[in-house]
Amino acid sequence: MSQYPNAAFIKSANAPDQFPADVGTEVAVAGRSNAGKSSAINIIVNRRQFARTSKTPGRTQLVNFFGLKDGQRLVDLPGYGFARVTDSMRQHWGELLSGYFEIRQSLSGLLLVADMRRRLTDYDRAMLQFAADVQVPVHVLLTKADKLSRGQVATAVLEVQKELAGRATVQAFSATSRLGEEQARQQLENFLGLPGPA
Ligand SMILES: Nc1nc2c(ncn2[C@@H]2O[C@H](COP(=O)(O)OP(=O)(O)O)[C@@H](O)[C@H]2O)c(=O)[nH]1
Ligand SMILES: [Mg+2]
Repeated sequence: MSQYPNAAFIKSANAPDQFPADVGTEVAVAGRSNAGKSSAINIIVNRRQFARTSKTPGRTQLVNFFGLKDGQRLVDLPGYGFARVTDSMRQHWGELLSGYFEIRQSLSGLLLVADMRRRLTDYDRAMLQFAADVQVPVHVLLTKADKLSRGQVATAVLEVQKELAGRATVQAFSATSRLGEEQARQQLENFLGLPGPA
């Protein structure tokens, strides 16, 4: 059963003035397009097709807000990194993302989803910087672990931990095998229990 039986979509926003009221706490989930962000959200919330998975990378360029419990939200941030994107789309994306991090007082943590076969990308480094700028803690889900051997998974985790050098925590995850499900949910709960930045 879902730990969040009352979880529900709130709204999609294309600009900060469309964000819902900045009260309570929220955890943002970021990830390069096609990294496996929607799949990870569905596993953590334990609801099939809660956040829609897409075969068409780059379709979801909006900030999607979901209510988990009273005063607690999960925010699906727009992905990035697909080939066919115009300069104006890229600029809009950057402004929407940086605006989100700057404005949101209720933001208490970031879950960063990355395909472990690619390690971290420049997208991920940009997200880490946005979070660091507003002193929001980050937990990295290295996903698609089912695509690699156990040894390769351990190597990927170590390499990313080394790059991060303590700036974020890291775990292996798979939406397919559900590896790391409990740890990811625990981290979400930890973040939701923290106050937003002062
Ligand atoms: N093998 C495997 N495939 C995954 C995993 N997570 C996501 N995918 C697949 O990767 C593609 C992109 O996933 P999606 O969750 O929509 O990525 P998003 O763009 O980051 O939201 C889809 O075809 C998913 O089925 C995983 O843990 N293992
Ligand atoms: Mg998605």
